[in-house]
Amino acid sequence: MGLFNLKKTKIPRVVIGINQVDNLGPWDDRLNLPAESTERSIKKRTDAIIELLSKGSHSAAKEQIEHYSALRAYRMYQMLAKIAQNCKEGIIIPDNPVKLWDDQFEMPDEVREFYQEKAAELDKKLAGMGIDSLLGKLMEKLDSADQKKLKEKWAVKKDTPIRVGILGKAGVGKTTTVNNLFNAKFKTSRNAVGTTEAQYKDFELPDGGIITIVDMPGYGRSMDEDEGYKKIYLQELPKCDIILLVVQADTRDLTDDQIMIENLYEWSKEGRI
Ligand SMILES: Nc1nc2c(ncn2[C@@H]2O[C@H](COP(=O)(O)OP(=O)(O)O)[C@@H](O)[C@H]2O)c(=O)[nH]1
Ligand SMILES: [Mg+2]
Repeated sequence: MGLFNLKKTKIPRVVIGINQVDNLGPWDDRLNLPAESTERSIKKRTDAIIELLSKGSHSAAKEQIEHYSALRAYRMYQMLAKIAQNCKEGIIIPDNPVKLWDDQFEMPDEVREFYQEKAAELDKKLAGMGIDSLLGKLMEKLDSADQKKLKEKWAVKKDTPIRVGILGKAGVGKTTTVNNLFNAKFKTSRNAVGTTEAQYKDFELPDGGIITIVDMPGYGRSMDEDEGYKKIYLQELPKCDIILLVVQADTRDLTDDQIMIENLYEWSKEGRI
């Protein structure tokens, strides 16, 4: 032990997404990839952001930060994998197709076919990480009484929608992220009980399942407002299976996001979320 031996621990259940990397330079619409110069800018900028958000002892760990573009559906698979790695109980990757491009941007047929094949491969990979596969492996090791118990418990859990808490400043792309990450269609919306600012939004997944997104009020407009929102965050975040914090790649000021991450770190240490 000693000062030089301190290993950075993750903030449990938290994934930080650096969105809008497509704004860092020219984009190849046909291939849905950054131009070479943009690729370099993305690397430089995301490295700097990761450094900033993971420095100091009350911050995030590098392994829980990932970059992507929600609008372009670029690197959604990497984001899903991060979520799978950071979920609290088991792995809750929904059984739905991985999205590798967004149809609003034209793409030649042969490129689309290539991506379709790639998506099918990734679907298989993710299915192997899914809870059903893991449960199957676990079942093999249990006797029949325990198998029955586990099956009953799991049936209840499976019918409970996955709850994703989403945090970030206004306009960073929270809604776009949810749509393209989970390939999800907005269904209904209702306010969280006892709050006026957190909204539950149910999205329907391609396989018919439901995912509940808890859209938190966006921080960073004023200190008074943020103080008031803390109560809402502390009320809603403990009930979420995963907390997704979205930041914007092409912004200079990440102070509010740093403060939010520091809060998340402290709240998790205190067992409050
Ligand atoms: N260029 C770019 N724009 C994006 C991206 N994600 C979202 N946007 C745009 O940013 C605006 C705000 O997005 P929205 O999802 O409503 O943000 P929210 O307020 O955080 O929910 C919309 O015009 C989106 O189309 C992205 O990855 N790249
Ligand atoms: Mg929104």
